[in-house]
Amino acid sequence: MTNRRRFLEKGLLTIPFLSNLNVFGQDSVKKPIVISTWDSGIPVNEAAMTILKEPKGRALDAVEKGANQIEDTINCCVGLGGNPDREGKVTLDACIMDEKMNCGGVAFMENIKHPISVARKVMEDTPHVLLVGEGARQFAIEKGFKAEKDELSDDAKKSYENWLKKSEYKPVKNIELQQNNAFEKRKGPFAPQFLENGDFNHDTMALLALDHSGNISGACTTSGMGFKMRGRVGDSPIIGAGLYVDNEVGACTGSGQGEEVIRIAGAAMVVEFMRQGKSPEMACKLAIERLVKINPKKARDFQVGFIALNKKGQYGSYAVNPGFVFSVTTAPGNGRVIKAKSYFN
Ligand code: SD4
Repeated sequence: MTNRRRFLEKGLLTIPFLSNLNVFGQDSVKKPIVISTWDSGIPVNEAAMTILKEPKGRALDAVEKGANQIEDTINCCVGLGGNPDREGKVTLDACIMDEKMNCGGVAFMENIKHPISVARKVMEDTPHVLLVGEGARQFAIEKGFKAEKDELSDDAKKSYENWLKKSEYKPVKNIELQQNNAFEKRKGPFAPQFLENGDFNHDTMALLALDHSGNISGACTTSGMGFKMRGRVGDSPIIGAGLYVDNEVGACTGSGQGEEVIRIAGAAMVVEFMRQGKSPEMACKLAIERLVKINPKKARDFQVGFIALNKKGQYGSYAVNPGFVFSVTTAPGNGRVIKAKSYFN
């Protein structure tokens, strides 16, 4: 037998073996899976997994439960414990989207602990998609949510007092967090990320889940950029900007400077790139490149990170600047944190 023939026969035998092993990662659908922004996504994913691990567990319930987990965390960067606006008030934004293109959101809402669950009620119990401010709060109370006291968490108070010294609106991008080695300085494995001077680093928890039935849903919840103007709303409650789900293709969400994300309809753009056949990471990268192209100089000074998940359970992420991380969980207890690649190094 010639060497060439032997090589060909060996090659033919090897190909099915390789594809069974799913070496190219394209063949089988990996589900269930949940991915979320930041390393604080690990306990969030774990909460979502309590639903996803059940054969009939629904992705929509999973993302709501995950978001509730962090909204419940006192002194965290998300929810009522989060950072206030310039007037010292915490205002919350959130949205949710299911596998049937149903969606709901709340923005500029005060005193309600679980904005993601109010967003779900907007989706399920009203003809609308987005309720804001006092209207959102009233709706929440009508639906049985409790109005919480108007007070800052200890960390937020510290952060606000520190901010008042200069009163400058200067969002801190998370690359500075790494420079301060704050990852190492955090109190516990899942403690929120604070800069040395007491400032919060990020404010948003966004997650995407694919359930056993192959359905995708997403949720995004935030107290928004710290020290924003009163009434300011970012990308996080805006369907198509902060979150988008198309069950035929996949889903995207993210974290970072909301104004920049709204400008390019970020999450919807990433999903459209996946529809064109791009991998989740490549789709995120192309959207980030679009965002940087608008103003390359300015882009060095802000952070945006997208995460995306497709119907096959493949996931990916890309950010403008280094420092963005995301969490991936496919079974209870196996969550891991992955560093996103970035446009600038
Ligand atoms: C906003 N996208 O309000 C949010 C903020 C954020 O980590 O993601 N911070 O613009």
